[in-house]
Amino acid sequence: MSGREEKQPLPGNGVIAILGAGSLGQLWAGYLPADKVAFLPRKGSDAPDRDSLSYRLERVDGSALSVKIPWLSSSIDQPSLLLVTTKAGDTLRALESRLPDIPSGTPLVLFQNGMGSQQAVAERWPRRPILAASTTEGANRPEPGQTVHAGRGETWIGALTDSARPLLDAVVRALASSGLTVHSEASIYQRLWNKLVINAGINAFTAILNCRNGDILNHRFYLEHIDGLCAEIAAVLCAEDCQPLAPDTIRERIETVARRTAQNTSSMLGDRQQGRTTEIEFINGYIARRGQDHGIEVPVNQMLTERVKQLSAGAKAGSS
Ligand code: KPL
Repeated sequence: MSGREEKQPLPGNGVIAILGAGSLGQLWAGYLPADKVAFLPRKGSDAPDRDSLSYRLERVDGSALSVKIPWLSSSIDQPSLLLVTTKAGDTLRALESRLPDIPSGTPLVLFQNGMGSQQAVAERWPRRPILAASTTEGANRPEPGQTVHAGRGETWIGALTDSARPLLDAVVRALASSGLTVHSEASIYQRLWNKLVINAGINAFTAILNCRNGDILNHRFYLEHIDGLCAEIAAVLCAEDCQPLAPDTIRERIETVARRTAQNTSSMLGDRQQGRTTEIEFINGYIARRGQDHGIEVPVNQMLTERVKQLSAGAKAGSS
């Protein structure tokens, strides 16, 4: 496609629909213009029995607001944009059941952590306009009905399929109407890899050690494995079509973020604590699979993946 291809406006009725009413979905819904946003219910068991979802959103500056977001009924016209904020492991299944109701021209923005689920969606629907987001906005839900915007970040959006490219600017403008910081990104896979590297060095350690991000840094288990992990990631990056990084640079990046977010409970530890399936298969599990495809040994990524899966399986067995 030439760089001079015409930019297109968003289709539809101006409504931004959100599939996935977890903390990230609720964060975006709370910041987007109230009359232009709605949640799209998942089909099946968790379909809502009310016509709206209400919660309290605590902003980074300490102010709080009451948010009430309607659930979109399938009879409503075409939304202009669909934000997909489901967990990585649920995304393909959630879209399989919902996309038949969504017109083929509606752009989808995928907000999943890690990597692998974005490619799976783009490969499954190559003709739809599909984009991916990489965000450093921090949000959590300490209890039902309360969503906390824990840290202000930035969001980068890039096209995954050809038909999404002319829509990129319009998608960025629509999301920037939230007041959150949004940029367009020409190399979205590189951006996703940069974040994956950080998550690969923090999330599994916090889940295994049951500690906050900053506390991993002096832990023996972390110190025993971090250099091996960084060497594996560096080797996989070299084999992938992305910017190579030295193992020391990778460790420095991981530790800078671990120090900056020292008091955070990582998303993976949060999942573990709440008994949810973790995204390990899309973080260290994804790096392990890419390594194996390239014939690179990845024992530390495999060990971290297995350990987190065992913890989750143990917790499920214990609670049944
Ligand atoms: O993105 C994160 C996560 O928890 O998933 C980090 C960077 C580790 C911050 O908590």
